[in-house]
Amino acid sequence: MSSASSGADTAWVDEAIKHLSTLVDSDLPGWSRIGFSEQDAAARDWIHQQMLELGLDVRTDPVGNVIGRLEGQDPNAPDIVIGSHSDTVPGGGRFDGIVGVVGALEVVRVLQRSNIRLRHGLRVVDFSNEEGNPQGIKLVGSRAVAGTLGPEALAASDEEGRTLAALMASGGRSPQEVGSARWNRRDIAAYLELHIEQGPRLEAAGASIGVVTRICGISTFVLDVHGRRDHAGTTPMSTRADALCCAADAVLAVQRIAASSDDGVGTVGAVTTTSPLTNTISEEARVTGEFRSADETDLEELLQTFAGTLPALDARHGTRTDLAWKMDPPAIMDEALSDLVAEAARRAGHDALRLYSGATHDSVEMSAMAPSAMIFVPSVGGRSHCPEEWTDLADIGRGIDVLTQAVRLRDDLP
Ligand code: HGY
Ligand code: MN
Ligand code: MN
Repeated sequence: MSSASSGADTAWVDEAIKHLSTLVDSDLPGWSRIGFSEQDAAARDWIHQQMLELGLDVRTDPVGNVIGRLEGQDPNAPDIVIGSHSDTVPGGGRFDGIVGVVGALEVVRVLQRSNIRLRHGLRVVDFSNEEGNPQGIKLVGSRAVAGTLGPEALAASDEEGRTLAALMASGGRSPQEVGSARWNRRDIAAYLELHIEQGPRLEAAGASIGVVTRICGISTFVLDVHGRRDHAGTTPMSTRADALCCAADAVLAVQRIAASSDDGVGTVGAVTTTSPLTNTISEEARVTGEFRSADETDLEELLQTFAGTLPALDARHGTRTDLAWKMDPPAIMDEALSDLVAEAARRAGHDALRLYSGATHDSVEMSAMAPSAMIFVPSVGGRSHCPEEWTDLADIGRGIDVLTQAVRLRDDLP
């Protein structure tokens, strides 16, 4: 590895994060830039422009991934890929994903300021709609790149029957051309993602840098409860089949089952009913939620334990329940690449803490394409997916320096 590279220009990074935090939906709380919204398009256009100004070869693909490429010295070498996502959850923060996209742009700026020309090509990517959508599909852009955004995902619909394809088209994207967004895995040497931890462990350990060992698996479920519509004033409590009461018990069962597991977590996103009236007993209710665990067996057990509680709930409420779920297993980060990241951190003066990620990331899909590794920087108070989300600029700068060094160490390998 030749000449030393300068450190991150955190003033520019700060300005970039601040600019992106203005491209949000002001009708929503926090910093909301929802996938395929006009704010999302504006942010991606700005990132596209930043890449052009850095002299990258830039394209925005049919699903909204913004991909900039810096030619390497060896045209036959596969590319090193760095990046993350710039969309947010509704009511989210200013750093989730954004630190990885802005950080990747700054890596290019550091290399150029230091007159370092890599042997490998370097791809910088802002993945489209990592956070998911009302249709329940997460990691849209990286799934398209990995070739796992199939027709069933594009046909997934929300409560109003709107498909993901229709949502994408409304945001100016071309879902019918999803096939052309796929990358060839032969072209990728490695993927490195800088991201905020979104949890409390780095801060609790007093660590500046985390290296992710694995990313939790997620079982996403939909529970449909069928009861009986009756008059709220005349039907005795003992003869009701109240779908909403059964759903309420199911919500508490998710919490109880997850809380009694080792590291698993369980969350209900919403309970909806077809008759939100107080004078009519609910005949239908739908509970949407998820379990997560870094251990695949544990994840399976969480879901099966929940399914096992349903017959007793039906007996208690006189209801009938249907449970559907999709399990995405944990993604294991590449050990050799993770060791290289830890070495990059050590050279920058940090003892990297090895930890699993409770949040999912585009690295899940990229780890199926190429050896992948993640660098975490601390979240203040462990908060994320909320307006209070915060990561100190100095920590972001340290993360970018480690990402830069990791790219350079990886570039020294074939
Ligand atoms: O759901 C997640 O963990 C990620 O923040 N999209
Ligand atoms: Mn994220
Ligand atoms: Mn997120």
